[in-house]
Amino acid sequence: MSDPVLLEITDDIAVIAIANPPVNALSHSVRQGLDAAFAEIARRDDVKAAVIYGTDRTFIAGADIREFGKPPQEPFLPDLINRIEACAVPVVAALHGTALGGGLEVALGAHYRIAVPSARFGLPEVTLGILPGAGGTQRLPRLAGVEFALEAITSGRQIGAEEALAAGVIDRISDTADIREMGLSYARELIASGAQPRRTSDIAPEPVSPDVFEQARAKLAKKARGQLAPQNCVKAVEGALSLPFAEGLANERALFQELMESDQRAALIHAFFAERQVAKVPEINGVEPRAISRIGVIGGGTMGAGIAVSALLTGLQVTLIERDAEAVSRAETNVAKILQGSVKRGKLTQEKFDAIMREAFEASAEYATLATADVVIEAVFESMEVKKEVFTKLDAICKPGAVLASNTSYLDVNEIAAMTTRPQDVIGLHFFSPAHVMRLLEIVVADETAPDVTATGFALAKRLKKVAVRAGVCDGFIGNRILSHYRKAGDGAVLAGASPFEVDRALVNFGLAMGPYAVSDLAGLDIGWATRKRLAPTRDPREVYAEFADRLCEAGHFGRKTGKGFYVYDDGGQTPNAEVIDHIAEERAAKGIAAREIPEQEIVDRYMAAMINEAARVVEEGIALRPLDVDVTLLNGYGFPRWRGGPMQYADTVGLEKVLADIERFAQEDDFLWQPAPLLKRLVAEGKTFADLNNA
Ligand code: TC6
Repeated sequence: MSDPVLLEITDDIAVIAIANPPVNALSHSVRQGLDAAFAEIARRDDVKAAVIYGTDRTFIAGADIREFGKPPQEPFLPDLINRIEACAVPVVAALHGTALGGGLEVALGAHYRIAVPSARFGLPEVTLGILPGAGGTQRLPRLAGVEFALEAITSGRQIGAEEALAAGVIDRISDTADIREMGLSYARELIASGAQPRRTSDIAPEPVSPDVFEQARAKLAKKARGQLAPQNCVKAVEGALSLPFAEGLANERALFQELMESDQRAALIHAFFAERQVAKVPEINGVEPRAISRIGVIGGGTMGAGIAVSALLTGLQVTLIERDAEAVSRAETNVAKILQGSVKRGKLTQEKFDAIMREAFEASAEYATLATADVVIEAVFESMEVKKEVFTKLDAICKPGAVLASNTSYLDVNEIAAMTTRPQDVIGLHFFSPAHVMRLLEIVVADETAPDVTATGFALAKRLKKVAVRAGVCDGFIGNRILSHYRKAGDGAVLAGASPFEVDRALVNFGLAMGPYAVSDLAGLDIGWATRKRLAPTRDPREVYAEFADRLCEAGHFGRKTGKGFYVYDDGGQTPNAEVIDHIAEERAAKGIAAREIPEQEIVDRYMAAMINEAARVVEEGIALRPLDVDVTLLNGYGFPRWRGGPMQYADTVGLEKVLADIERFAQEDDFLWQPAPLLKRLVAEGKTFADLNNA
C-alpha cells in the first residue's frame, strides 16, 4: 500500500498530502503519518509554513468509522490536532470535496483555511451517535459563535463554502483548480506578510445567555426524542463557554467516550454501513446497467407524480401516461404542484421549474409516446387485472431492451412478467409514498429478471438518491410482508387487553415516528381493508382474525380522509375515537377473551418479536439477502428509529435468546401467530447473531 501521508518541502513550505482513498478517512496510518510530518516540521528550521490538503476527490471525510468499537490506537486524533495547532509556523488547510467530522476538526486545528467554492463542511458525528470528539465542540464555537456551532453540531448538516466563509469557519474561497497550488500560494502570501500562527484555542468564545442551551435541550428532547448524542453535543458546547480550553476538551472527551460505548452509536454506525452494503448484490457485481435517459411513468396519481418528480429533479426526461385528457391534465397539475413545493422551499429555481415543465416533462394519453423510453414504471391501481393489461400494452409498444417495471407493493411480479414476451426485462420497483421524499426503493427481482435489469434498477435508484434494497417475490416483498405480520401482533395486543392508543403510545415512546394505528388512519383504513379482503380466501382458519378495523371501515370511517378512524380528526387535532373501544369490547366478548392490562414493555416486546420473527423468515427464504437489508428497509420506509439500527440490529442488541423466549411465551396465547422462525431457533442454538449472517 502506498504511503497515506506524503510530506515534501518546497519553497520553505511543508506540503502534506493525504492520500487514503476513497474518502481520506483519518485511519491509524493517516494519524501516524500526520504526526510524523508535524514532528519533522518541528525538527527543521527551514520550514516557514505548512499546507495540508487531500489528494483525489476530497479533503478528509472524518475519522475512520471502521475503527470505532475497536481498541483505540495512538496517536489519538485530539492530541494530533493539538499538535497541529501548536505548530510554530502558520498551518494552512486547503479544502475541497468534503471536510467532515474529524476532517473539519483537523482544518479547525490549522491556523488558516482556504477552500474551493464547491467544498462542503460539517460535523456529522451526531448522526453516528457520537459528538465531534477531537476539539470540534470547542473550536467551532470560538470561530463561528456558540449559536452557529450548536445548530451545526446538533444537526450534523453540511454547510456550503459561502455560508462557512460568512460564519468565519473558513477564511477564504478560491477557485484555483489545483488544490495543492491553492494552499501553497496562500502559504506564500502568509509568509510574505509575516503572518503568525493563529490558534483557534486562543480565541475567547463570545458569551451567550444560558437560555440558548436550555432552548436547544428542549428542542432536541422533542426533535431527537430518546437520543443521547444531541444532548451530549449541547453539554460539550456549553463547556466551551464555561470552561478553559483544556478543560473543555477533557469534558468533550468524557462525553464522547460515553457515547462511544452506547448501543445507539453501534446502531447508527450499523445503519451507515448497512445503507452502503445493500447496494452490494452479488448477481450484479461487475454487470453493466442499461443506459437511462428517458423514463415513462404510467399513472399520474400521488405515487406516479411523485416518481415522475423524483426523476425530473435528477435531470431525466419523463413521459407520464394517463387514461384520458382529463386525467392527463390532473396528472400535470399533480407534478407541477410537487415541483412548485421544491421552488417554495428554495430547492429549485423558478427558471429551472419552467425549463423542466417545458423541456423534460410530457404527459399524454397515448401509450405510443413510450416507444423511446428506457425504463417504464407502472404506478396504476393495485389490481392484478389492471396491471396485466398495462404490461400487455407495454410489451407491444416499448423498444427492445426497455426495462418494464411495476410499482406494485404486494403483487406477484412473476405473474405480471408472464404477460409479456420479455420477462427478462421485467422487474418490481416499489417506491414509497410520497415518492419524491421517501428514500426507500425495493427492487423486486422476479425469477427471470436479467442481471443487467437489476443493475439498471440499482443505477436508477442511485441517480434518484434512493436507498435501494434487493427483494425477492412474495406477498408484500420485504417491508409490507413484515409489516402485515407485526400489525397482527399489534392487533393481538389489542384483543388481549391494550387499546390501540396504548399500542401507539408505547411504540412512539420506543422511538417509532408514529404508532401503527395512527399510520393506518393516515394511509387510509380502506387500503388495509382491501388487502385483508383480497387475502381472505387464502386465510388460514387457525389465524385469530381481528375484526375491529373492519367495523370502522364498514361504518365508512377510513381515517384522516373521512375525519374519523382510530382517531377523530377535527380542528387540526387528533383524539381517540371512543367507538373503537366499543367495537373491541364486542369483539373480545364474542371471542371469549378476558381483557387484561398489557404493560407498555410487553406491547413493545410483542411488536418487536413479531417483526424480528417474520424478518428471520424473510432472510431464510432469500426474500432479503441479509439481515441488514431488512434493517435498511424498515429504517427508510417504515419509520423505524435509526438510533436503534433496525429490527435485526435491535434483536442482536437485546439478545436473540430473549426474542425467542418472548415468542414462546406469546405462543401460549396464540400458537398460530407465534411460531418461531427456524432461522431464529438455529441462531440461538448456535449462539450466533444476525450480524454474523451480515458478515458471512
Ligand atoms: C468522526 O470524524 C469523529 C471524530 C471524532 C474522533 C475523536 N470512515 O458514502 P460513499 C466509506 S466520525 C470509513 O459511498 P459518497 C464508505 O463506507 C466521521 N469509511 O461515498 C464507502 O465504502 P465502500 C464523520 C468511510 O461519495 C466509501 O467510503 N464523518 C467513511 O457517496 C465511499 O463512501 C462522516 O460521518 C469514514 N469516515 O459520499 C462522513 N466515510 O465503498 C461519512 C465513507 O466500501 N461519510 N467511508 O462501501 C459520508 O458522509 C460520505 O461517505 C461522503 C462521500 C459524503 C464522505
